[in-house]
Amino acid sequence: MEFRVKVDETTEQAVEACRQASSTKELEQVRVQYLGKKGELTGLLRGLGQLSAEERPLAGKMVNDAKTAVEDVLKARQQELRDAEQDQRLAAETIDISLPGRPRPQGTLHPITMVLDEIKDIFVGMGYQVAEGPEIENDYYNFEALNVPKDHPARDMQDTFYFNENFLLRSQTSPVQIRTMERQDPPVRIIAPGKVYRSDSDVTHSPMFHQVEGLLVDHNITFADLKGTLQLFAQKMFGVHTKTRFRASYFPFTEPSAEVDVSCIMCGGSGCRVCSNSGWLEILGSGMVDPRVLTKVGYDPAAVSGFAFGMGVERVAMLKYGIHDIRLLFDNDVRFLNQFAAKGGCQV
Ligand code: 2NM
Repeated sequence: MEFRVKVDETTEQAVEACRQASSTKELEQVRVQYLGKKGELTGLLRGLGQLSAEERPLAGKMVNDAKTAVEDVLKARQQELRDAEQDQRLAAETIDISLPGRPRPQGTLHPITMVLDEIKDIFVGMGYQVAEGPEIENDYYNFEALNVPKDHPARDMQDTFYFNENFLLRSQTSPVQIRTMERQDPPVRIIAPGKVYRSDSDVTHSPMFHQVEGLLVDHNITFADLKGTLQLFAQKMFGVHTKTRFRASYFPFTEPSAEVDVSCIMCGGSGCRVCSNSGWLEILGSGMVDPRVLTKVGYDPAAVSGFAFGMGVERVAMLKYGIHDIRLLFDNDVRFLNQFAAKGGCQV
């Protein structure tokens, strides 16, 4: 029968085309070609109209069986091709987890931050608390309460940054000590680290720099307590062999006052370029808190006494790291800053 041959031939071609298809995309084209709306097997169904009424049911069943057979082959081939394509994708996307990670550029602490942390750790270890306060101060806390006379050069517009008659950028962190004493009765044992501002700029002076000031007030505090405390600090900061030397000095807020030198951290005291052959480096200012300062915050100088000290963090950092120009610390050039990266940190 002419019609049966046509169906068989088309079916064979369709099955063969399924086998030949090498991708799901190609297989879809095969599906459209044979089973689509205008496909070849679908077209045979339309041809039924030309057959006689007796022939039609059998021929119809023949085409439908053929379609089902082709659909089965197509489905099986589709699964095969999908699996193969999936395997290929997974193989291509494989990550070699044994490869080393890509190193990321890692930030470091600023050398000033590192030195500040070191100083803070030493005093916290001696039982001091860390106190902070505003960088914008008024005349009372920055000068008046500290017994700085009206005609003192520090009060000059030339030295201190003023916003107006009363407000200014603090020129030292001592206002923090005053504010703490106003709030709190003795014993007081604090350090005040932070930024301070003075109108001064050259290789060793920056208009903004960092200070750590310390204050201890209690019963029976003497100059011997001051000496012992700063000697211990010097040894912890610069090494156990560090010596200290106290030279008489003057500050409006302390009496007596002393400049504190430490034996040169470069040569150990024998004399070198860093200490200008003196064997000593000036590191701290200090003294016994003036009774007038204690009275102003409401303490009784007959009952309590105290010592105070202050140091410039940049100066310590410059000596420690051999930095000759203070401005390098604030240029934020990473080539400079990277030299002080703490070693042994976590590297991704
Ligand atoms: C220094 C040197 C000497 C000092 C004094 C005070 C206060 F508030 F208690 F009076 N705070 N800090 C002081 C004393 C600071 O810096 C060179």
